[in-house]
Amino acid sequence: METQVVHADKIKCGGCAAAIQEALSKLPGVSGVEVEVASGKVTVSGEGLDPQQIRQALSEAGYPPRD
Ligand SMILES: [Cu+2]
Repeated sequence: METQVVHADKIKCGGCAAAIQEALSKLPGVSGVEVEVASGKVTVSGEGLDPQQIRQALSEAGYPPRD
């Protein structure tokens, strides 16, 4: 199991967290997505994760990564 951590602005509530979880859990290799609303921290776990793909999916969902 590996993890990728990304921070995104604009995460304001549980609805944002749910949208992010839905968008990222569709990506290949992803088995878990944790979102901390207060800090904007998104932790993706799984196997063979593609950081670029994760960042792009976040952007497309409306939450561009800030780091
Ligand atoms: Cu929200």
